[in-house]
Amino acid sequence: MEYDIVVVNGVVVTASDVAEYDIAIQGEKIALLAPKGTPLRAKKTIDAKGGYVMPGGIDAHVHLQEPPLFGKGSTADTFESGTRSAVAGGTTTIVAFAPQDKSKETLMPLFEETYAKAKDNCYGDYSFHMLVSNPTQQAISDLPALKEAGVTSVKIYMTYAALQLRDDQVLDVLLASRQNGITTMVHAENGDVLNWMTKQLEKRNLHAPKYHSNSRPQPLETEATYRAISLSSLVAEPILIVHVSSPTAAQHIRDAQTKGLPIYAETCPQYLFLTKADLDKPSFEGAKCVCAPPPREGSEDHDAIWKGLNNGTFTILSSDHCPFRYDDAVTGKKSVISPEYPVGRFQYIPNGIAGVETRLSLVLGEDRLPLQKFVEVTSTNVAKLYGLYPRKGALIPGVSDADLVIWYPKGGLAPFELKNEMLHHDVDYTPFEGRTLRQWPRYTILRGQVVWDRENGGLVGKKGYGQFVKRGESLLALKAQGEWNPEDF
Ligand code: DUC
Ligand code: ZN
Repeated sequence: MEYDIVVVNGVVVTASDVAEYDIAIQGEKIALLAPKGTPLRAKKTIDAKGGYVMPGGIDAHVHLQEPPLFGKGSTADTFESGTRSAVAGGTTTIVAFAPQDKSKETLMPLFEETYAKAKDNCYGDYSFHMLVSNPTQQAISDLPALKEAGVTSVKIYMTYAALQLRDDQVLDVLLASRQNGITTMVHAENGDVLNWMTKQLEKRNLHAPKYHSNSRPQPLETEATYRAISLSSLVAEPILIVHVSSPTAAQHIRDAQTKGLPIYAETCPQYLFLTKADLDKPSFEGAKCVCAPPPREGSEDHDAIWKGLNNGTFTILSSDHCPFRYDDAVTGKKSVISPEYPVGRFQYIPNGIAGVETRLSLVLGEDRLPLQKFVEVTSTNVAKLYGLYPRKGALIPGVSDADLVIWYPKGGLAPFELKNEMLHHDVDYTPFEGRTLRQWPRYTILRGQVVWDRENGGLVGKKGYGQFVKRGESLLALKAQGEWNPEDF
């Protein structure tokens, strides 16, 4: 038998194992796992040279080609540039958002529009979460058709004028999701309190980027997190709290999980690496790190988030890639600067930072997670949570797509400084500029094709190779179902 590709001499890491073995790929699938050195014939041999070989990264929190929703600007990356950046950073599948305009009453046409934007334009595989801002009966009645089409998750917001739902609307969505086997993601910050805080700061003429952080202190996130958990428990809907930044919010999540509630949580590199001080850089530079929730105070907060990743409080680690250009006065961060407001107005700065390409390298290089845990939170759990497993996030012969990221061996790459010019997004900065990196993907393989080869051409994949991936029901969230009786309230 001649395989299409064999990957030899690697240290293979999955969510459960670390071992030296060779991997054979046939067509788009993993074909065989064999002890290292097993004679295997193949058209192409990739020598992993002692590097880690892992299932391709899956990033389930990516904003691409979105209109202004989070302040003034619109996102810089298209499906093309966002997925290009993803594969260069070892992420083979992304799940992006299809945001519903509040004036719209349906969801299905939105799915079709978003699908049309992505189709034939992506370097990596992709799916969508429906972002529900107007949960009308009609919108809710679209859920079964969406599920049939392979979209099995929705996201809701407890803040942002363009998106915020009232608590009764949150319950409408949670109940409908519960009834349809859909997983709900929740952005948990108290929008009403945030608006009040913003007014207080504005009254005192405090407009600079650093006040974005003052307008969204930890209690806003903590309260909304607890409220989201409480509301979801009324209808036993499994929820995933996105981009958790606050240790106190994480503690509520941990407590709920300990009680056996189906509460899942996500965090992001910005809550491991950035701090409030990054928003206080000279001139307007702090705007480069404005995202929501904001980066927290310092290393104690970071340590608590690392701990939550290690102890399982956080199910997944995503990027929340929501890129805005810095030096762009129309759609970027600088759109909020005017002669009247030379330091801008923090409340209108587009909230979000780029990170789809740097997510894996930043976190792996820190060496603060066991290797299996790293794969679990960046790939396998993401696949399980969002209905992609075992096609994605695993290396099961005949079943899993041949999606791999091949790294350098531990200590194999001399530490280097991250620079924006190395990246493949369409953004003029990275909030992680100057960080020391110790790892970068050597190869990324998507469904049996090498799409990133760092030492021979870099990006070698083709636009349009990425495919829409139909998702099933959440494996993690499903275990909670069946324990809810509609007559219970
Ligand atoms: N937070 C961000 O930083 N960007 C996008 C949306 C969000 O909630
Ligand atoms: Zn969010």
